[in-house]
Amino acid sequence: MAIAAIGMISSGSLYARATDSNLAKPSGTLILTVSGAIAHTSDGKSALFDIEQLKAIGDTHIRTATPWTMGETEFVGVPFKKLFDTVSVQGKKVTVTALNDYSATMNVSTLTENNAILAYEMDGKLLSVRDKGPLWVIFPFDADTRYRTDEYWSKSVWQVKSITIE
Ligand SMILES: Nc1nc2c(c(=O)[nH]1)N[C@H]1C(S)=C(S)[C@@H](COP(=O)(O)O)O[C@H]1N2
Ligand SMILES: [Mo]
Repeated sequence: MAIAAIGMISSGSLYARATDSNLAKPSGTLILTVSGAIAHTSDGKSALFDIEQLKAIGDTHIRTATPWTMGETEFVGVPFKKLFDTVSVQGKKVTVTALNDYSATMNVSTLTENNAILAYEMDGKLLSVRDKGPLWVIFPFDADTRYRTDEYWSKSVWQVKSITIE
């Protein structure tokens, strides 16, 4: 019995914390994988999302200019605060990784306290990979000059495919 229990622990999550598989598995195309120090997963290891699941978490609009778009753009996406509540984030650092393996690591609070969103829509259309989709980290750039700096631009990862918490 004791040996079986040890086996279960070592083959389970890398993180020695309680996880449960209470999130539904995506029925559509997988667009986001969240893993690492999270308590809620789809399969005991990662939280997996299709677009409908992301939309169901809740959406927020940010109307702003960016260095990569013309004029003002209306972005719609999931607030990181809600996404991180959904997966029950257990860590302080987050790494956001793109399809081209560009990644940015920052404090969880950088995203949650600055009202950043993981955008899936731009000017009423789902972001395509050629438009920096399927997912793009957007800060409210126009709301404060401190967001219009390389520090925040470098955290504005586009073509996001995965997020890891540690
Ligand atoms: N997927 C992805 N997102 C990214 C990058 C990247 O190379 N790939 N570069 C980041 C950095 S370091 C900055 S400063 C800006 C760069 O935007 P630019 O290439 O238009 O100057 O986007 C950020 N987001
Ligand atoms: Mo950068």
